[in-house]
Amino acid sequence: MSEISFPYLLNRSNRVALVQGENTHTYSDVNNYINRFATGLLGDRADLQEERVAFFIPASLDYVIAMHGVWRAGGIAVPLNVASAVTELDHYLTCANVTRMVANAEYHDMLRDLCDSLDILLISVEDVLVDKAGNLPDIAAERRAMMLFTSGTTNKPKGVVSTHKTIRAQITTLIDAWAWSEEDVIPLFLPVHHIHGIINILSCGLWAGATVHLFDKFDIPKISEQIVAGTYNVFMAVPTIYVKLIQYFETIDPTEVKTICDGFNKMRLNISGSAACPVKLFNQWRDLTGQVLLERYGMTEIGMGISNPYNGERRAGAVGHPLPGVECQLFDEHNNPINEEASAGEIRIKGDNVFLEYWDNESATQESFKDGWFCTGDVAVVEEGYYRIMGRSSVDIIKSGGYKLSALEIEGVLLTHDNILEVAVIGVEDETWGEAVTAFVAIKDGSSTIEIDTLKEWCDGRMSSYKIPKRLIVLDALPRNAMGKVTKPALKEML
Ligand code: MCA
Ligand code: AMP
Repeated sequence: MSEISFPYLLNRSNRVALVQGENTHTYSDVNNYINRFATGLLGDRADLQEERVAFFIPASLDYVIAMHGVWRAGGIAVPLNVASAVTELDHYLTCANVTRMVANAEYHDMLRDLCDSLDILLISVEDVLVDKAGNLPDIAAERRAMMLFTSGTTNKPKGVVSTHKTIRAQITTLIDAWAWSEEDVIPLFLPVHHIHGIINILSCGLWAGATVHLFDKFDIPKISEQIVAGTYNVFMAVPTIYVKLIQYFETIDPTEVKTICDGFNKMRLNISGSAACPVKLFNQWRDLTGQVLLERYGMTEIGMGISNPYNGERRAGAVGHPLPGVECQLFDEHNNPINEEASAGEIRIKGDNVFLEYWDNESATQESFKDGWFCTGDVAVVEEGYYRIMGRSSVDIIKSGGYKLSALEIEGVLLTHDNILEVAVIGVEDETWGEAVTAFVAIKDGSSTIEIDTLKEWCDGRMSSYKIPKRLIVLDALPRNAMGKVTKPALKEML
């Protein structure tokens, strides 16, 4: 067993680690808070021994303290989506057997009943900070460190467990591949319950000794102001963010557009990922800013797997080459490796970057690996060494604005609507969101029909807002095949 010395966030004395609004926090301050928080979490224990500590905190100093504090005390960090509906939280907390939940005081009223019902101690960072840091345990790299929830294709989201070794591999690969350094300054406005925000931006930034500017949401005018001021030299986002920036440019004065685009032009790197970047968007961004987007491919279970080169040709519509340390192989439907170019197959991955297990779900873990390869469910071809993602093997996975959504999970909620007899949810191509959640329903006999606006209102509070269908199509009956299964491709064709 190798020990991890926590280079996640070294003490770089007075270098600025985090900026949040008017406040700046040095590496030394942040480390001090983390050690005091970890000591408080431990109380009179020597090691949390993989206790699951959840946190419900947007990107902020408190978030960093909670994440690293749990790690240093030997716990498993379970960052939650602050936009979740209560029923979704119930699932995450129960599934992970969480015992303590760290949340900002403003969320306590909303969370108290749920935490009480699950026997979870609700605390805030200030409650736990002690005056002086004490002894902290040595943690082996193979120990479990983090659990992130991701939509399975077959059921509700599953807890993806990574070890410290996994996380270290995910971070260090990107530090080298994308040339991170102490000089880097990056904005973080993506949610911090997913790899993109947690690993690619926050953890790489802190490991490299760079400065991360924290935003609790994607606030275009505020972020643009800093871009014009030349604050950032690296920018990472999902394709929808680049679309939204271009849409914003259409609403403001052309001279202002030019100053913002000049700000982007001066950066050393703009990255797109989490969903396919259409070639049209790649070209628009290059024409506006002069930046050739670096597109890469990743997944919660593997971190980043494939990336266009930092130096070298970044190809539009392609995700590049496997990253160093990541083994990548395409397989056909008979589990045979595909070695000739231009034949499509499923991407399978091996390497230290791959997660350990789905929490408490041995069968799902076993099903997702074949002969030691993690099966991503994504289909790709290789052309002149460049991987190009062709789609997914499951119609039940939707990617909307970078979020992975399970159609089955949304269908499950919609089926509890009094008027709905049957339902099928699919993702339909959409310029802003990549795919837009679209629900097809048949209404029960004698019930009144439903309009999209009333359905949206009904969904509010029952699911995270980004899962709520953008379109609703009412049919007399859903098309089914001879086996009685709804034929989702037929629904797609209808549109
Ligand atoms: C917001 N809305 C959405 C989405 N986001 N609808 C569909 N899909 C979405 N992704 C809806 C809201 O419900 C609301 O609807 C309206 O849009 C405005 O909401 P607001 O929050 O103001 O929108 P926004 O701030 O413009 O958010 C768009 C966003 C956000 C910034 C693109 O969706 C986002 O942060 N996406 C990134 C997710 C991410 O990081 N994914 C990485 C996971 P209404 O008006 O009706 O209420 S993938 C990953 O980690 C792997 C490893 C990888 O490869 O990176
Ligand atoms: P998640 O489970 O939220 O981590 O989402 C991972 C999924 O996002 C992958 O399995 C892909 O389907 C998709 N994805 C990530 N990056 C890209 C990309 N550059 N192009 C196409 N799909 C992507």
